[in-house]
Amino acid sequence: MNAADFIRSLRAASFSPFMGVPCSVFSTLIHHLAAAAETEHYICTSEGEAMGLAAGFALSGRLPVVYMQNDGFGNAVNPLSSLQLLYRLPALLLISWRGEPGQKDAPQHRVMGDVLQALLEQLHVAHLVLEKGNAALCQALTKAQEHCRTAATPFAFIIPKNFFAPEQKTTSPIDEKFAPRLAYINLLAEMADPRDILLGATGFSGRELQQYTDHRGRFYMMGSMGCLPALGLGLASQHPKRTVFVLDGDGALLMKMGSLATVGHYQPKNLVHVLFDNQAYESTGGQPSTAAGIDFCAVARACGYPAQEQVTTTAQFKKLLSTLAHAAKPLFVHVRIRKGTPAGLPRPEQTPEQMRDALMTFLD
Ligand SMILES: Cc1ncc(C[n+]2csc(CCOP(=O)(O)OP(=O)(O)O)c2C)c(N)n1
Repeated sequence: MNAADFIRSLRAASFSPFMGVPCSVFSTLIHHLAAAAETEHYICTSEGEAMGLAAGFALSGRLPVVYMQNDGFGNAVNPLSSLQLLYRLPALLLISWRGEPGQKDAPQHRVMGDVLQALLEQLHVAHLVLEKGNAALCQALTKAQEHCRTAATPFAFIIPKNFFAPEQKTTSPIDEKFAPRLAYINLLAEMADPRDILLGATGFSGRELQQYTDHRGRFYMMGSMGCLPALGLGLASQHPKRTVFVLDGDGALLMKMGSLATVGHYQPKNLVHVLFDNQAYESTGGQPSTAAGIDFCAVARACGYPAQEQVTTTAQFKKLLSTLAHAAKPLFVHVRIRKGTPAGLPRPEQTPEQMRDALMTFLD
């Protein structure tokens, strides 16, 4: 299905504005939303936040559209149940179907892929699996309009992988000023103590850490977007003699920025929080995040991190790592990186259970 036609059809059926958190299934859709000046479009930091935003539009008589990955549907359930369904506020939900039974996909999508339809049924959210083609879309939109008008609650389209026709990618210019993430990850894997713990987030930091380094204390948290600083805090509290490095992404940190307050409050003296900031959701297609302009070091400082460092070159990072033993902690390191990951970056061969066992054996 052509993404531009899809948007036109939704708008013609009075569904707008658009808001959500990216999923690669929606990369051409989001590209068109961002490019079309006449389309109102909001990139949100979490799917729950997008539901709140949608409620504001619905209260103003609009029929908002919220797109999300089915992984993010978990984040949306709270406002869905206690805002949209409680106050009867309509919306059109576009939920990608990662982990669809019978289709090959990354392991983190398995559970949600299996239960998505049952969950929607349990919540009494009317839904359908959207088929390709204008006729199917037209019928689906008529159903959704009717439902929003009569029941005044959200209607969900489940969107399978490859629903939108791929398009020639317009590559945004690489910001040559900054080094790529992998240069920093390699330096860290080389210079970290062999006893240290290196944690990679969902997105490319985890994948690069897992695929391109062989530090024995590495762990790739492949789903649970935004939960890595909390996971790191738990590990840091149990392993005070090891330094725990949390390798975060800007999209992931924005999703649960409250974790800065939690880490700042509990003051783990062995935690280093490294933010790889490319100002984008790179692993879902490079959509811009809302990180541009945020002074993350100032936020970390305000949340109680006693030390923060701004890094824009690998030389600065190397120097920082060589003096790390003397740095106050928890330490926040804001690393501005360029977009880009090695072509053909594979998915890990290890299962999540094998990754867990490897870390637990290392920590034993
Ligand atoms: C709750 C949730 N919403 C959305 C996604 C889809 N998703 C996976 S990775 C990613 C982008 C992460 O961005 P960032 O943290 O900046 O890392 P980068 O991709 O740039 O490496 C998104 C949106 C997800 N996995 N979970």
